[in-house]
Amino acid sequence: MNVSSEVRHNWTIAEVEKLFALPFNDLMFQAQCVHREHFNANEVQVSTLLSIKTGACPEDCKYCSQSARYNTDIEKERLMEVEKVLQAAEKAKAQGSTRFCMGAAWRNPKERDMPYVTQMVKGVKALGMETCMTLGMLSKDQADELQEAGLDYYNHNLDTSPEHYNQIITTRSYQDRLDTLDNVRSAGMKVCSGGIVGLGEKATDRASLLAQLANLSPQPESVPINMLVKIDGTPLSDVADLDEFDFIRCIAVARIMMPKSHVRLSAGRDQMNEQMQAMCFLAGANSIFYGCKLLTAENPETNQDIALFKKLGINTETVENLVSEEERAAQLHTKVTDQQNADLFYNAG
Ligand code: SAM
Ligand code: DTB
Ligand code: SF4
Repeated sequence: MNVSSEVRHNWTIAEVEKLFALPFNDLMFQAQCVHREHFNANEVQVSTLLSIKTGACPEDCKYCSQSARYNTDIEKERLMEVEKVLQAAEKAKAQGSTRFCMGAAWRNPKERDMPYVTQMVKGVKALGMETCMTLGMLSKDQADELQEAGLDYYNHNLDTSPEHYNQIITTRSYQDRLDTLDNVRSAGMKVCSGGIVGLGEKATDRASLLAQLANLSPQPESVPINMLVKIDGTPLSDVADLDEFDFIRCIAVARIMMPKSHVRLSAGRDQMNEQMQAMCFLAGANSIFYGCKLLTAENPETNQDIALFKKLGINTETVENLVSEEERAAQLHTKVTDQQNADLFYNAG
């Protein structure tokens, strides 16, 4: 099976399953070829996450530590003060992060929250970082307001396939998620949307999730692939582990289907060894969350990531080298390793 790296929006589940069924080495080779057509294969974008409002969420997402319905071991916190958020962003910038992603345990932001979150966006932008938020569902007006404040990306995941969805969340529909993505896109922001695997879904659900994401037009600029972090007290705390090769296959298939998107090796890295993460980069992952905490769960320490990047000869994208698709394509064949960038990053930890 020869894959093409054109951007397609008409994937069928059967076609995606054929990609998953390729011999592992063939799949990895195809993914690496597609990756190198569109990206510098030794460059990874790094974002830092901050939970700006933690816990007590009314939704029932069965994987989540922050749902008020489950008895989990997290400290609930009200919406953080703007100044504290900006201090955390400054720290993330000093550590080499180019994007600051602020997450809130909300079903959706309330009108009274909007002045605070828009101030956060403005403040982080003023530091010269890219901004991302994940606040739950957004109305058209809220999406417009965030865009006007300067928000670059909005993260809202489809989470799983439409077929498996009702097993995981009952308090909002798949269509609600698609509507939010539509509002984000119409407002002119970049879309960050992906999902979680290892929820006890079937292989066909993983194919179906990736078909949903790739068939969005335009495709999301950023596609987080999260490995379930099992949280004590949630209904999914003791679901069977997903085979690691199946996870790597998801990254490779996502890379092939969404050739121009950043595919993010997202939650679950703390449970992965260096070799596993290296395989994910080889499969085409080119973005990570950087910093020792995700929202509530652990992430590798920054010095561990720095050491891994050094071993693999990976550089991080700087804001200056975040360029348009066209510029990136033109640069690909001429670009030399950005040693200054590497030094900055390696020395920052
Ligand atoms: N409350 C907002 C929402 O759900 O839209 C934003 C924050 S929510 C925590 C963002 C995403 O994180 C979820 O959609 C899910 O994909 C991911 N996530 C949450 N808990 C996770 C876990 N235990 N393991 C892996 N991914 C998780
Ligand atoms: C995404 O896809 N993964 C991030 C981010 N978007 C907001 C969140 C991961 C959360 C992992 C579990 C936790 O920290 O509670
Ligand atoms: Fe709430 Fe988001 Fe967690 Fe769902 S994933 S329970 S909406 S914080």
